[in-house]
Amino acid sequence: MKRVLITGAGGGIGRSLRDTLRGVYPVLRLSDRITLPPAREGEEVDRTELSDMAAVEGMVADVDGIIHLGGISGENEWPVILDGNIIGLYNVFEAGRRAGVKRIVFATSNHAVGFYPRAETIDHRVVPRPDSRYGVSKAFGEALASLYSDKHGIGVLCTRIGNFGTKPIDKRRLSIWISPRDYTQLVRIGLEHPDIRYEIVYGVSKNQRSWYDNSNAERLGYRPQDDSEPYAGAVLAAEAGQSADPIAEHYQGGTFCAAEYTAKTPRP
Ligand code: 15L
Repeated sequence: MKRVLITGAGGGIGRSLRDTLRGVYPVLRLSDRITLPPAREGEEVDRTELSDMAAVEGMVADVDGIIHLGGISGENEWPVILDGNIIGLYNVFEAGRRAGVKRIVFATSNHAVGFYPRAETIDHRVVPRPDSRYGVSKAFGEALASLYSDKHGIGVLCTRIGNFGTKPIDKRRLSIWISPRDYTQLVRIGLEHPDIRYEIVYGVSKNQRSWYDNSNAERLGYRPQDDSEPYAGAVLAAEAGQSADPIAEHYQGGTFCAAEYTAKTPRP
């Protein structure tokens, strides 16, 4: 990997990877729809709207690998999701194919499978159970990635990210948290592992309370360093006595599941 592009480089994960991947590859190209801080040595800065194919073609020119974080990072109205996460995502993969990009690390989400109950441990083989329009867009992204891998030979690592941050922020996140250094490790596996064609892994640290069997990531060499458990006492104490929505509590996707919920009987 000589030139690696990060889309959505202005977001929380993008800003973190900009630092942790600095110097790892000869050139990091950083792109977002918003203005980014100026390029430092070994960096290129770009401003692109992902729904604009001509602009996306310019963004991916001469790139070997892409870390695709761009798009909408939470639930929203359908036209917004459509623009950022369906049309925008298609543009990145299609422009990448035309430009001869070898690898794509795709930031998919736990919300592609958010309607699995918390009582169940799920692995990378489960069928999608999206919990929102946002989750549907991530399942779409995983499917499009599979197509571009099978049909065009692009190596893709789909990282179903739980919740990225320096520490877990609530009880649900104790089960899905990923630290910056663990996500950096996973991204590097996605770009550098020689055998990746199409893989789904969970973007989570080695949390004792995990809802995931992440053996596919381990098979690829992922050795997470962090665990949410040391934060559990403080997180649980802060939430003590708070009433929780039963739908949000039952399913892994939490409030994404409970929002706009109208089913009379919960599906197990
Ligand atoms: C996500 O996919 C979102 O991008 C992030 O903002 C959080 O909501 C996270 O999931 C989560 O489930 O905590």
